[in-house]
Amino acid sequence: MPTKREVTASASHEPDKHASKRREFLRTAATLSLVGVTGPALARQAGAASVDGVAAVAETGNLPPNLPEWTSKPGPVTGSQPYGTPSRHEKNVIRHLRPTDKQYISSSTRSPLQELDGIITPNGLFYERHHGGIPEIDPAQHRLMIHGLVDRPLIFTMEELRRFPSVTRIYFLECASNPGYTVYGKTAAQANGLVSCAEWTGVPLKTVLAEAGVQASAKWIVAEGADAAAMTRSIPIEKCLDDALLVYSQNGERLRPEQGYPVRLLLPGYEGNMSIKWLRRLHVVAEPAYTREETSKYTDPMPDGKARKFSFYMEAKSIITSPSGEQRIPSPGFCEIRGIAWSGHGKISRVDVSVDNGQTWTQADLEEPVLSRAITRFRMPWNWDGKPGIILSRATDETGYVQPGLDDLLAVRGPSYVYHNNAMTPWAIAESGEVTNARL
Ligand SMILES: Nc1nc2c(c(=O)[nH]1)N[C@H]1C(S)=C(S)[C@@H](COP(=O)(O)O)O[C@H]1N2
Ligand SMILES: [Mo]
Repeated sequence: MPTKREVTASASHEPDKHASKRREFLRTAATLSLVGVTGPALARQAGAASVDGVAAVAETGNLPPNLPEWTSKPGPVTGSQPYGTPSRHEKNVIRHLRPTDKQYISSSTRSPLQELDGIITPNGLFYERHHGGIPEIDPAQHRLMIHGLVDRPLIFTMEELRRFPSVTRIYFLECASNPGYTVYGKTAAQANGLVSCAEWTGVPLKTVLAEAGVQASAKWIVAEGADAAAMTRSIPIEKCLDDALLVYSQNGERLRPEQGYPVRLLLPGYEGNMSIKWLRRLHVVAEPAYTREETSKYTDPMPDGKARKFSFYMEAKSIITSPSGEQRIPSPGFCEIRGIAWSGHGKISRVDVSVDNGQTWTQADLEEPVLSRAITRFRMPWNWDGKPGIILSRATDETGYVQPGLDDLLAVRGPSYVYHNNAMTPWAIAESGEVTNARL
């Protein structure tokens, strides 16, 4: 009896005129390899393959021992899609627009965390947050100016900016209102999808600042966007001279318009709001500007009536993405728990997972690479006993900070809190295997 490998090797040397004979041979081999696969199991596979309401019956014909139809004729010619898009079978893997968000010019969309693998968010699925719509910027007419407490005020074209030596770094970006404190979010995307992670390319801000010559009295830089919101935030000079980037590319290609084309600020680990998109102006100053977005918005009112002034760094957080809301564990038995963790303060040092609503915890495996201020993947093998329960994950970062539960967070911050909710996300598992947000 030939092994599968031998079949493949001999078939590849056969001339085309023997194709039908070869098919027959493969059919026999395929039938043999199916020993042990039961009828119902096959039927289930056929059903699972059904997409777009295309009859499962037709697709059954594509299953072993038959040759699938896509093998019997060539597909569209190479180059028929100059800019590639995902398979039509993945058309539901899209950014989520909350029904409550609607398509206002000030709105957001969420990254489908539960559908993604690895640590890089594809550009088309990176979360969005715009306060004044997405400007249509002609890069030839865009300028970045630096002025204020500098020796040489400068205005750069995009071409000039790209002449500086560049760096490429992987960092997450998270909105300060991810997820907010409203009880909403059936899926991981809906609950916590205002976070994404990308490989960013650009010029270190400190390089450009050295060109302008920052004066000793400079303590802050006020960054302003070219969008209709003219989003403006004050950034401490220490951060500007540390790892701040003027980014023009994301995941190898130029920024998408919604991510700040042609140039944005990227402040690793800081709340997303401060990474000004469509960046047009950097005003070097001695005092923060106290703009709307750093006073009435993005500040945290505390129970004593005072508000925390600036938050800057996003604290450690994690979320289980599989199994997660609106997914279903097919049957009791092996079920790997997978998820993502990140911290604005550096590397994730550990993630613990509980399958009994926080009574006991098991340390999960962290998947390489574990990068500073980037999304880190964790996984934990688990045997689901088929009983209802609640699963959750808890991140610890390299500073020793441990992700809190929502009750602990609210006990400190009080009920009028809006931003910087890094609480754990509990998923409830029903006896049927259905997973739902335990807080809903
Ligand atoms: N110019 C400008 N920059 C901006 C914003 C904006 O509306 N305008 N939104 C901010 C907010 S609140 C966040 S969370 C991030 C979102 O970046 P993204 O849309 O690339 O995910 O951009 C920030 N930078
Ligand atoms: Mo944000």
